[in-house]
Amino acid sequence: MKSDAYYSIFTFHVMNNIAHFLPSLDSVQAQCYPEFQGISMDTPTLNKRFHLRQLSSQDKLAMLRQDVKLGLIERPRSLPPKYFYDEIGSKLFDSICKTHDYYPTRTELALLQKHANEIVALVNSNTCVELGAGTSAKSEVLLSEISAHFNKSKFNYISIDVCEEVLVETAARLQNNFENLFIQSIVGEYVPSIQVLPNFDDPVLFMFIGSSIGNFTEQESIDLLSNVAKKMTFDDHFLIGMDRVKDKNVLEQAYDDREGVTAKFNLNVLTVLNKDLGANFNLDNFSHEAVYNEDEQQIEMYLISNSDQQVHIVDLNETLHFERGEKILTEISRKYSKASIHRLLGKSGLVEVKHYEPDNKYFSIVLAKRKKE
Ligand code: AVI
Repeated sequence: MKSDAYYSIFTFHVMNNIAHFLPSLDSVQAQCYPEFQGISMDTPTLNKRFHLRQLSSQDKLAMLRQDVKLGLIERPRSLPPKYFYDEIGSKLFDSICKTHDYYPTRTELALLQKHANEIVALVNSNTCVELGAGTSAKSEVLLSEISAHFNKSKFNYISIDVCEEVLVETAARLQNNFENLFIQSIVGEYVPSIQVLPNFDDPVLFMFIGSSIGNFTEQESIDLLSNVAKKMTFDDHFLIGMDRVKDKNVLEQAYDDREGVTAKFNLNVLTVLNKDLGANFNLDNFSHEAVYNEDEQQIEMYLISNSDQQVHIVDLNETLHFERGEKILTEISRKYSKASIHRLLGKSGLVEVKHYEPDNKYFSIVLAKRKKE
């Protein structure tokens, strides 16, 4: 059952102009706990307008151990891409987004800037839930438009990400920029985080921009989008950024940029294993590779062993034997056509209501609603 506390935080009746009667976040936080079962009790209210919840680090470490056992010990070797995003990895990802060769960020940003006004008017939501919020650089365009749309009255932003440091830093920046913004951040995996969200009474804008949907397998992405769809009412919207199929050279250059930032980002995942599991990967003994698999319509990023070598992982009491040229798959980044976008939405219980794309058709921003049976 939905608690009154949450109702108070997230419900905002513009027409009745009752926003100034809302209790502050810290005055209601204790009552919010029952809504967040599965999320640890480590839920500091950092100030009146920012509240943070996190999965316990114990769970994260157990998950890493299990993923490394499943992915690295078995062949073909692979690692889930979520482990890229420690503090250094998140900063490196930020730098990737600024490189000349990585076109998705600037393309999506330009699309958002061009259409934010129309999107915000169409969805008419004063609550945004963002999956994979990161530094919120792109969503800030929409937040700014929402702030203006609701005449600078209070509005809510629920940011979900695996990297706590980035969420906290970003919240400080956003609060500075929008004095009417209330932020709830959840440090965690997407599906468990979606499941602990309360039911909102007013229309919500769910967002999964940045083309991160492409980093999931087809089945994983259907599961993820379906989970959001189930949480949505028929008045809610879901904004999804998706990278498009295009020339192989453009794609491979984007994932092997000439400044070498993507290579550093890929290799950094080995530092994460060294740090968190006591492994002894030598980063000089591995190389970055990015290839476009045309059959699967996906970029595949690998770390390739430069020599025959052994790596010991203290925490797992395992020694890995790598042959020269042996690969670890560290990420897929799927690319979509309009047809595959519609198929994915359909299988996830969603239906497209608007499709934004640039003239070169490099990227799509799709606005979807929950499909009526
Ligand atoms: C986060 N994600 C959408 C990026 C992508 O394009 O698939 C991750 C990335 N990996 C290398 N460059 C960027």
